[in-house]
Amino acid sequence: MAERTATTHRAGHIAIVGRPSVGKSTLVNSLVGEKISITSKKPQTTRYRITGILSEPERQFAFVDTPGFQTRNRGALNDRLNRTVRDSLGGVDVVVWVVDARHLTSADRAVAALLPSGIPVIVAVNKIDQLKDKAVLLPMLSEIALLRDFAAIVPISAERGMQLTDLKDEITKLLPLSPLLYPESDVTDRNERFLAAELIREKIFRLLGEEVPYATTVAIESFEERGDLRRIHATVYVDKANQRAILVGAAGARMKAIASQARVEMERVFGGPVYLEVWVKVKRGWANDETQLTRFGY
Ligand SMILES: Nc1nc2c(ncn2[C@@H]2O[C@H](COP(=O)(O)OP(=O)(O)OP(=O)(O)O)[C@@H](O)[C@H]2O)c(=O)[nH]1
Ligand SMILES: [Mg+2]
Repeated sequence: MAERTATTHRAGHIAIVGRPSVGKSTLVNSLVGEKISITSKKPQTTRYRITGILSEPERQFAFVDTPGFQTRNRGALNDRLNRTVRDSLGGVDVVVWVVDARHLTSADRAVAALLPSGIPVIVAVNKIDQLKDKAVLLPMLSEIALLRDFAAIVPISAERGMQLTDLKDEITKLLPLSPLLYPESDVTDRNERFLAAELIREKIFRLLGEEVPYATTVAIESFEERGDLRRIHATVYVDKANQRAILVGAAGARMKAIASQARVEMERVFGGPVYLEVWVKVKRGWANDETQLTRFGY
């Protein structure tokens, strides 16, 4: 039989965890070969669990991207993000713990302490392209190895796609024999509606300063497909009126730039024209209101 049987084929879920900004989402996108998870220089860009699927002959990886684990900031939204990380660790076959090759911080150690004992953990030491002196890598690897038993420690660059084959091969050794878990053509478990909201959030994270992105969440009010065309109406919620003013910008220029960049990327990802309309509304205290958080899917 030419069909994939459970006798040779391996498949499983791999949780990608780490402190904020180490490159978890960049890694998932790079492994899958598609932009399915948003990224930015700002910590805590990812707020949802998103699965990225990679199907190769003989193996299928379901990479579970997670929010950066936060130890400093409090608040209802952060509690939910940390809960999402903990929940994502349940039921996976392998954990990939991502750290930054330039430094191991107390926040990294806090994540290490959280890693489950019953599931094999691989360390991906990311951003090696940023190391001016490769000699610093060795002491770093030894320091990591002392923390606990790891199945493997693999230096990588998610952004440059360096040593990702090594990482995949180490993961494969730990995956169970299993037929496909997802259709071979799927790249994510999330739908276009979700991705549309995320792409708007990404542009807000990339185009605005320190405060406003964290006071922002995006809801899709309607998503209609007419032939090739997708008509999308989205609302961006902020916490305060002055944040709304910053987001909209003089004569609406900033919001226009955000919407236009988001639309261009949606058209690329969805493979067809997009009509996008975005409204900005103030919803005071949404990030600390359990009912609102649930409504926004957190
Ligand atoms: N130089 C370099 N930069 C990288 C690499 N991987 C990720 N980055 C950058 O690091 C920043 C953070 O990347 P993300 O993928 O958003 O990080 P994350 O861990 O998902 O962050 P959170 O979702 O906020 O927890 C972005 O500016 C990426 O471009 C890498 O291998 N090399
Ligand atoms: Mg992320």
